Order: sequence, then structure tokens, then C-alpha cells
Amino acid sequence: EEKAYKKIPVEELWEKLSNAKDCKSLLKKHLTKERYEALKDLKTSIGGDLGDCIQSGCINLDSGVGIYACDPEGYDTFAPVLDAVIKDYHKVEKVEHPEPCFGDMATIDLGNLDPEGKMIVSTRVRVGRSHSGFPFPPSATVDQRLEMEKKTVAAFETLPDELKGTYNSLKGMSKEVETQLIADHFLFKNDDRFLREAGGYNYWPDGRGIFFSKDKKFLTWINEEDHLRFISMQMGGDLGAVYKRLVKALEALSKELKFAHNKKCGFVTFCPTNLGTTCRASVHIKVPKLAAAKATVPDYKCLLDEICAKNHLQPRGIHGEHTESVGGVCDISNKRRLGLTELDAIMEMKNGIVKIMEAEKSL
Ligand code: ADP
Ligand code: CIR
Repeated sequence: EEKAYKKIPVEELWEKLSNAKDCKSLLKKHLTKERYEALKDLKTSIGGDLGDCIQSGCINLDSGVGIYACDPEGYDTFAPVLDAVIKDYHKVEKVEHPEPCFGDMATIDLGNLDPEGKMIVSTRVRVGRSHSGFPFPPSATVDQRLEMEKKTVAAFETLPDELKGTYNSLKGMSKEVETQLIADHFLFKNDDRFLREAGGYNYWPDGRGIFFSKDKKFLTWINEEDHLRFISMQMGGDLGAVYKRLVKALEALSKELKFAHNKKCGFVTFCPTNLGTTCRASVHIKVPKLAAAKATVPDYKCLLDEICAKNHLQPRGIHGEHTESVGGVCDISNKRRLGLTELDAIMEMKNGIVKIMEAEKSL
């Protein structure tokens, strides 16, 4: 059981960040002295402040991004720094987002990216959602987390039969079950120092849990980084099946639950990298040759990183963000989520993965 994280005074955070000469985060790049001075004493209506947004990035100077929104209103209050980070991460000129568009399920054909089953181990698509009217982790109380959990569990009753399943609260789950679920890539854990310093593990495990459909291909994470993460996953490369399942679940759940959404951010999430579509479509893929090959320019660790960057893809380790790849298998997903539609984000991932597979085969 965990208590709330310890808040560090914003002056102390700023000192750490401004003294960190080789910090490469987007926070470091975009929180200028002028912006810091203008924002350091502001508060949202529920009391969210700049410290809540930047503590993780100032304590973890190796952050890639380094900033979260203290609460949904923080995207307005702290827009001078958050908008700059958002534009840089999602590669957009303006912070704005189109209406959701998942494509026409009757005609859409994304297909199987690896019908022979040679390179792709598994495929997963997830989206994040926030309950409208509820705060983000730094200011969420135990009661609010429990209320969100209850609302969500009630909504699962309305899923179509093939997606119905069981909810497993983290509180009371045995250590053995928990460890196995994590090893199998289903369940989240509370060992990410980036999320911890953002308040993500406050009052853990209260209000956290995981829902599974009977075949374990549709899942929901409750109160991990976001209030909700809806996930569709299965072994192999059938992106079409994975995506359609997720869209079907979302259709049902969107009728029952009210999600935070606006013109500027699209679907609102705790981390600015997830705004907009909130969609991360990934494969666990065997690319040992690309991972070992040298990049053509010194900016990248290997050829894989270079091809990923050029195709707006993001490589991660196979046990989640900030982990390493194992046995030449890595997690590759679309990087941009804002300023494009869900279908665009999926197509960006699909086209990029096709290129990665061709490049691996050519070596
Ligand atoms: P998220 O996608 O939720 O932002 P992570 O990168 O932390 O977060 O990954 C969460 C979990 O999902 C990890 O256990 C990871 O191994 C698993 N995962 C991600 N993509 C795939 C995939 N294509 N196949 C199997 N598991 C996956
Ligand atoms: C970081 O800054 O590294 C963490 N706060 C995680 C940011 C989300 N990562 C990403 O690139 N999608």
C-alpha cells in the first residue's frame, strides 16, 4: 500500500532542471526561464500547479518528455509550456485535433501484417480515456478513484457478449497471479519512476484493476496512468482483427461513460504525448539485424532507431516503456497521436511496420 507522493517545492525542481546541462527532455527544451517565471505561481481551480506538472521530469532528468498535466484544466493554465511540448512531440504546427474517425468498419481492411508468422510476435492497440469531471493522479483522492472504478465496472455489463468478461481488482489479487499477468504483458505494474514522481502511484492499489474478456483479447486498465486504458491484443500480426475489436468495445462503452474531450486536445489524457487519438498501435517484432546495424548518421543508436524516426515510429523495450528489448524483439508503435484521426494513426503504424519488415529482410 502506498501513500501520496511527496511534493517538492517548485523552486527546488527548477534549480535541478536549470542546472542539468545534458538533459535532453522536451521539458528542458521548452521550459525557458521566462516561461518558468510566468507560470510558477499559477494554480488551476482545483489547486494544480506547475510543480505537479514538472516534478517527474525534474527528478528524472533522463525523461524523454518530462511533463504531465496536473489536471485537465492544466492544459490551459500551463499552455505556454505544454503547447510547446505537444507541438514538438506530435510534430504539429498548432494544438488542435480533428473529430474522432475510426474508419468504416464494414469496409476497412487492415489485414495481417505478417501472415507467415515469421517476425511479429503479437499486436496490440490501446487508447486512453479520462472520465469527464475527474482529476488526474496528482490530485485524485482514494474516493474518486473508487468512484471511477465503480462506474467503469458497471459499464462492462453493456459490452457485446463476445467481449464480456471479469474485472479483477488489484486490491486482494495474489502476488502469483499479479506476477504472471505482468510477465504475459497483460497487467501494468507500479515500478515506473517517471509515473511515480508524477503521482501515478498515490494510494496504490486503491481503485486500480484490470478487466479481461473471456479470451483475454480485450482488456481495460483502471487507474493506471490514465483513468482508463482500453486495450485489444492477440498473438501474431492480425492488426485488422485487433483494431476492429477495440473499435467495437469503444462503441459500446462510449454510450455508457462520459469521456473528457475537447477541440484542442481531442481525448484528454494525463501525459501530453497521449492526447488526441490517444492511440498507440504496437507490434512485438523480431528485428535483430536492424537493431544491430549502424545508423547512417550519428544521431541514432542503430539503424532501427533511424528508420523508426523517419517513419514517425517509436521503439520501446518489450516490457513496456523504459525497458530493454529482449532477444532482438522490440515494441514498435506509432509515435504521433494528436492532429490526425485514429485511422490515420493506425495507417501510419501499418505503413511504417511494413517498411521496417522490408528493411530487416533486406539485411
Ligand atoms: P502503453 O502502451 O500502455 O503506453 P507500455 O509501453 O508500458 O504502455 O506497455 C504496456 C504493456 O503492454 C507492457 O507489458 C508491454 O509489454 C505490453 N505490450 C505493448 N505492446 C505489445 C504488443 N504488441 N504485444 C504484446 N504486449 C505488448
Ligand atoms: C518521459 O518523459 O520519459 C516519461 N514521462 C514518459 C513520457 C511518455 N513517453 C512517450 O514518449 N510516449
